[in-house]
Amino acid sequence: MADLLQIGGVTDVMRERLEAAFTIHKLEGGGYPAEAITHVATNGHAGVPADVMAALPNLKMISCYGVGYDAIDVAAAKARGIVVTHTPNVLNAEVATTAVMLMMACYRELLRDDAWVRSGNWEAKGNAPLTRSVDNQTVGILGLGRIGQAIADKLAPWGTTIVYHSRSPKDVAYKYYADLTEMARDVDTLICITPGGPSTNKIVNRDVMDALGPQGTLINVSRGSVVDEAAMIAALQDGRLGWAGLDVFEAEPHVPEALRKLENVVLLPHVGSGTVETRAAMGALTVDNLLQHLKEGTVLTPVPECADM
Ligand code: A2R
Repeated sequence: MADLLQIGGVTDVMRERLEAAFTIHKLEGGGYPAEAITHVATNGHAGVPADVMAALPNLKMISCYGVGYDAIDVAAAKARGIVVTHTPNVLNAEVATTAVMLMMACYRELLRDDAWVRSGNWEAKGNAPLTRSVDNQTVGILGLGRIGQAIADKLAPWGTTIVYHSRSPKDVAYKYYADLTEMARDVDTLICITPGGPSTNKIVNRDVMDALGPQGTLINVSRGSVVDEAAMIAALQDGRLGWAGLDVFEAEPHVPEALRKLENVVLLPHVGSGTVETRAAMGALTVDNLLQHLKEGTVLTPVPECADM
């Protein structure tokens, strides 16, 4: 049996399948046989700490549960011949649903109106104030990749005009903006769904949020690092930015109190892909990659940087 290091949790189904092929060691608590470890199972949040990777001389493969892998130093892994896999596609529809749900919750003031009923305001004060329609909006997608396209597809029935920004234009009919601030100026809602990491760090900055404006809505289902959180809180407090629907934060699970106090935000605890069905599919692919690598030395879904390995 090969030796696998488990970082973070695995589901019972994953553990059962893994136990048939691997001796499982947990990072937690230490005491694992570093020299024997050939495979790592981790998730997008925990990644693989640099000192852990460095301490595993015979590591051959890292399987990441999640599509985002910014917590793994892929260049360092690749330089050592370690292949890294992730779980693209199986979560596209779910993360897209989360983005659309956040957008709708902001527009239709779902939390405020739910509280209106629970608090007795309806009886005491009468009808709740009107909200904004989600129909016929212009939505800018920051990162029109697999998930971004799924978001565009889910918004189509609402008569949405989709535009997008990424580093290079894609082969799609939507209008492309080479400049993010310019796009923010032209849209009602900006939805962030790029990878995290240095190239997207705080690219949604004060200028972008000011361009989005007092009637604008910011949705983030990518990584907390993509948005300048302090600038966003200030913009929401000042009314320079209208609303924000957020599934991700800079220092999860810490969410600044100033943000938690705002009424023009909807906050989720990073559950973009967090349904029973989608997490099962992600778990299955995470294990499929490990088992195929063990048996055949190949993988199903390498991260793009490892596609040529
Ligand atoms: O920039 P391009 O042309 O490579 O397009 C990609 C875009 N993107 C960026 N856009 C603007 N500035 C950047 N620095 C930048 N880096 C990447 O993000 C592409 O359109 C999109 C990513 O699409 P996919 O690789 O298909 O990723 P997927 O599966 O949609 O997932 C996106 C992210 C994950 O990495 C997680 O962090 C998160 O969703 O859950």
